[in-house]
Amino acid sequence: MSTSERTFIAIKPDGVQRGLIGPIISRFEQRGFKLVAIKLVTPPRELLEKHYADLSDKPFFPGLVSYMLSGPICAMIWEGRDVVKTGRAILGATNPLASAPGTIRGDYAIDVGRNVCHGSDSIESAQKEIALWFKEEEIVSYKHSQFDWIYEKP
Ligand code: IDP
Ligand code: MG
Repeated sequence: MSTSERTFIAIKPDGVQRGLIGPIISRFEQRGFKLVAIKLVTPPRELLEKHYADLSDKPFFPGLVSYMLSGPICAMIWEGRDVVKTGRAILGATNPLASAPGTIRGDYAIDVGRNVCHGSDSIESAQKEIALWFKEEEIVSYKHSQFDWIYEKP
């Protein structure tokens, strides 16, 4: 478990349109994670089909891709200790009706097909998703900062 673990978090079109960029970013910031990349994007269909390739056989796949194409997405990379697993806990269960209150989906959603946010489900998928959504030069490093980061060093 390294302090430089990274995860891919995205605010889906419904989350962006509902004004939830700020509240979602706040939860990750306040928990202590470090934002290392962020952009608003309207990705091509092919990127979304790759992103959700594991679900291509599911009956909801076409609807999922159209939903993800319905507006800008806020794509982010967050870094910190155990951020993949903890990020999923901050998001809540896939079906918002099963998400605990206090989680993002548990506080802001009721439909599985409009569940506001995405988070990588493993370190391996995080690496794949980060490479799919970001170029290396879009990711910042805090290492050369004049000041130490306030959290523990790796
Ligand atoms: P996750 O987003 O929690 O990782 P996945 O099983 O990877 O959940 O599914 C990806 C996305 O597909 C979900 O976040 C949700 O938007 C959508 N999805 C999953 N299951 C259903 C369903 O049964 N109906 C409609 N959309 C679904
Ligand atoms: Mg998933």
